[in-house]
Amino acid sequence: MDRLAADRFTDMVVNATSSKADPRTRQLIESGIRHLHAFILETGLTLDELVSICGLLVQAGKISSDARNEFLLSANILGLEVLVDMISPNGGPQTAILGPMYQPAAPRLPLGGSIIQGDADGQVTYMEGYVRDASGHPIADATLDVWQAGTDGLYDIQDPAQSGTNLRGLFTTDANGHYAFKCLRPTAYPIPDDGIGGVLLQALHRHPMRPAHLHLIVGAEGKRSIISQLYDRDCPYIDNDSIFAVKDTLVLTFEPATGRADAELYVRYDWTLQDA
Ligand code: MBD
Ligand code: FE
Repeated sequence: MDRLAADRFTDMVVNATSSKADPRTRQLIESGIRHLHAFILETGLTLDELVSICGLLVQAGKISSDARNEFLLSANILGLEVLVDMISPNGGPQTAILGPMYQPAAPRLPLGGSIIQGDADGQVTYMEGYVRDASGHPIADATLDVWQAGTDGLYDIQDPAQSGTNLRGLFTTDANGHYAFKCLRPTAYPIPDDGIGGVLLQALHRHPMRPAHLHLIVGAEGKRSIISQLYDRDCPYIDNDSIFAVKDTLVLTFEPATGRADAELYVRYDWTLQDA
């Protein structure tokens, strides 16, 4: 292979971009072209392999829907979203990745309300804490958008047996910045492996399990929102997340809820929101 000719070819493709293109779009696509061309040179990619990669993308498209984003799932399996969180100016000790299971349609619930709809066969957990600003002052009317998978290992959007917004809820802090809600003790679950996510995991001989987690987005007027996940210290997968997303600062101990009739377990966690 003529390496110089290949490099000149890459430059030619990149230079075909018009200067009228939006600068950030141009930067993203041109850098993507350079890295993909370098990937082909480094691996000596064959035509069969290129066609088969494109075929995988077709399959990912076919299995995707409003409720299922197989591309984001695959990005997670490859560590892409964790890296984006790592370098994000909005990232910090309390942030984690969004993942493909968020839906902006959680029902508004009163403080202390439960995100569990119907009978749950899990352990009801009472979670509470405070939302504060960087100087430690409580933030009233902060919102917490919460979602989690059922004990069957499925989110509502994956599971026709669950009601449309099961295990999702939107809460607002009181004047003291206090929030509280009931949820299930999260359980470890396999990420969907019937699409190209599964093909990737199998090809790499990797397991699909995510450690038990609860998702939240915490936000307030004039503050930077925190996208986060909280984890259960006792989960056997806590050090072996299929998508590499666990942070020490987000690992909690679920304790017995002494003196509460409405919950078996108790957990407390406070949030600090930076100015936007
Ligand atoms: C999940 O439930 C999840 O939280 C992430 C980040 C990726 C795949 C499935
Ligand atoms: Fe999740």
